[in-house]
Amino acid sequence: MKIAVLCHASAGGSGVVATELGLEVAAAGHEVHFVGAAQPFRLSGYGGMHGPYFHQVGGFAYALFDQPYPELAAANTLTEVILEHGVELTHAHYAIPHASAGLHARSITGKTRVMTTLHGTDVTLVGAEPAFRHTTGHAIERSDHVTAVSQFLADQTREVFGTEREIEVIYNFVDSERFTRITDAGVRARFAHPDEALIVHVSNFRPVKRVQDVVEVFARVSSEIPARLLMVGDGPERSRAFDLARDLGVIGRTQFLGSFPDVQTILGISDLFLLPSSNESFGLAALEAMSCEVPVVAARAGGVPEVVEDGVTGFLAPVGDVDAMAEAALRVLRDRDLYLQMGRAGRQVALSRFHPSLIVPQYLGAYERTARSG
Ligand code: GMT
Repeated sequence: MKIAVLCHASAGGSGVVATELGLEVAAAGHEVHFVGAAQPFRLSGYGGMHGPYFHQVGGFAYALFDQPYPELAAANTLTEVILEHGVELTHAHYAIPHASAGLHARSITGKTRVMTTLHGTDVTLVGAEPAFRHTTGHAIERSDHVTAVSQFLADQTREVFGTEREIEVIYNFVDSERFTRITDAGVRARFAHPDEALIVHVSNFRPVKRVQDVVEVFARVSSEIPARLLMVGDGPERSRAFDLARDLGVIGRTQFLGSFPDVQTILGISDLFLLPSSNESFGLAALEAMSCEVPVVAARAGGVPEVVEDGVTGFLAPVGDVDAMAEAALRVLRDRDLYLQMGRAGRQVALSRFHPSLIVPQYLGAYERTARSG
């Protein structure tokens, strides 16, 4: 099959899933063409004679236009790719702008089917905004097939957009060979003393991630036991989190690593992952932590309970309840048996429910059905 993939290139979960899926699909012998404003960050180093290929979306700035038109530009490049390479299926990650661009290219070319994967932000945050409500709803309704990364997101989409359409749930996956425990004490020693608990948070520091809660929880934990916090990623709330760490007197034990590409190494040496988001359709970073045998303390938000099992692979607390999260974190970090048991359970869940060998065939099946549905 010849497949075009539209996704965001930046270091967000949807771009990660789109890229890793595209690589798996290419490895299975299909021809994969990524189309985007920039090369997805986990795609670098891949690609050769047999792909996957990357096609950069063109841009055009003109004084009359007060905004760029990413959807039109993406539709244009996609149209070229469809016509030149005979693409049968477009996989759009995000309803807007990508599914919209896919539908546009479909109507220009009269070719290709459009399968859309919803990741969350497109539905729960941006897409539900009045400014995009109709275009997002239309993209979902008119796609040839729609998938969502959790049951929560599928239900939420039907509710927000009042649609009855079928939305297949295909969970995200994690490469359990790359995301695995690192036992080399030398690697860990670069970030923490042997007697310190190493707590980690990974996100794009948007308001929905509640990164200040991470700092609040850490301040409570580190007032009880020796601990260190690694903040991985970057975004609009970074400086507020930094200021709070300084105000709470934990800045000396907190390291802001910025957009650190080697996430698997950090997770592989960590003891606890914090995810206090107010909304999270899935929580890919939590799954990556679980694959590395790291217990997760998270807010009970969105699709997180479909990934993190309360009391088994970590603990869940109400959104904003930093006292409960700190208590849960201390419970895990003070009890070595519980810590090891939860870590092993997390790894087991990653292997038995979210391994690429289970999830990629679901996507391939959906591709085949969607391509044939024309
Ligand atoms: O969480 C983000 O801000 C990034 C965002 C994205 O679109 O890349 O993540 C969304 O998609 C991920 C992959 O499916 C999910 O694991 C995240 O839970 C989801 N984020 C939200 O729902 C806020």
